[in-house]
Amino acid sequence: MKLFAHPFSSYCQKVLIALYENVTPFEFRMLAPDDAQAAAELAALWPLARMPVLVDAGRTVVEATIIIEYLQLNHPGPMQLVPEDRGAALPVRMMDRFFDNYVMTPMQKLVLDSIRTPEQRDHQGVTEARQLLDTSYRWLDDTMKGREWAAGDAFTLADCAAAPALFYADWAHAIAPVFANVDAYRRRLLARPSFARAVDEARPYRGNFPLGAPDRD
Ligand SMILES: N[C@@H](CCC(=O)N[C@@H](CS)C(=O)NCC(=O)O)C(=O)O
Repeated sequence: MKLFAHPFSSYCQKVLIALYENVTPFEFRMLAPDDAQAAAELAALWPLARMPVLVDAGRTVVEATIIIEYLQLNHPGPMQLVPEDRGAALPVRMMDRFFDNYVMTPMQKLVLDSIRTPEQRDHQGVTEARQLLDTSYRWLDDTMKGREWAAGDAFTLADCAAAPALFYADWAHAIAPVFANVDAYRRRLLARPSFARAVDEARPYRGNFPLGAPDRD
C-alpha cells in the first residue's frame, strides 16, 4: 500500500493519523514540490492532483475521509475510527464534514491568499474566511464543553480531521484566548501520539508556512 503525500500537508496528516493509530504498514511516496516525476505519478493517478492519494492492490483511493473509511474496511486495526453502527457513525461523519468544510477550507483560503501577489489578493474572500473561522470556533467551543473528543468519548475519524485543521487554523487565525474549549481540545490533539508523530515529521517544513510558523507547538 502506497500513500502519495507530503508530511506538511494538512489533509495528508489527517490520513497519517489514521495509519499511525492502527499501526498500518504502508509506503510513503513523497510529493516534494520540486519532484516532477512524483508530480507526474500523482497526476496520472488523480488528474485533480490533490494529495493524499492511496494506492492499494491496483486501486486508487482519493479524498482523505474516504481513504480513512477505506482503511477501516480493508485494513482494520484495533482502533475503530468510524463506528460500525450507521446511526452512531453519523455524528462522527458530521464532525468530519464540519472540520473539512468550515475549518480546513477557510484556513486554506488564508494560507493560499497570503502567497498571492498583492494585486491578486482577495480581500473580501479573506474577510469572509476569517468570519467563518470565528463562527466555527464559537460553535465548536460550545460543542466541546465537557467533551473529550470531537464526537464524544472515543477518538475517531472526526479527530483525524480536527487535528491538522485546528493546528494550522490557529496559526492563521488565533483560537486562544477567546475559545478556551477549542484551545484545550487542540492541546489534547497535539498530545495524542499519532498526531504528535505527524507534527514532528513535518517540523523540517515549517519554513514553508507562508504566514510564518510560530515557535510554539
Ligand atoms: N478534499 C481533499 C482536499 C485535499 C487537498 O486540498 N490537498 C492539498 C494539500 S493539503 C493539495 O493537494 N494541494 C495542492 C493543490 O491544491 O494543488 C481531501 O479531502 O483529500
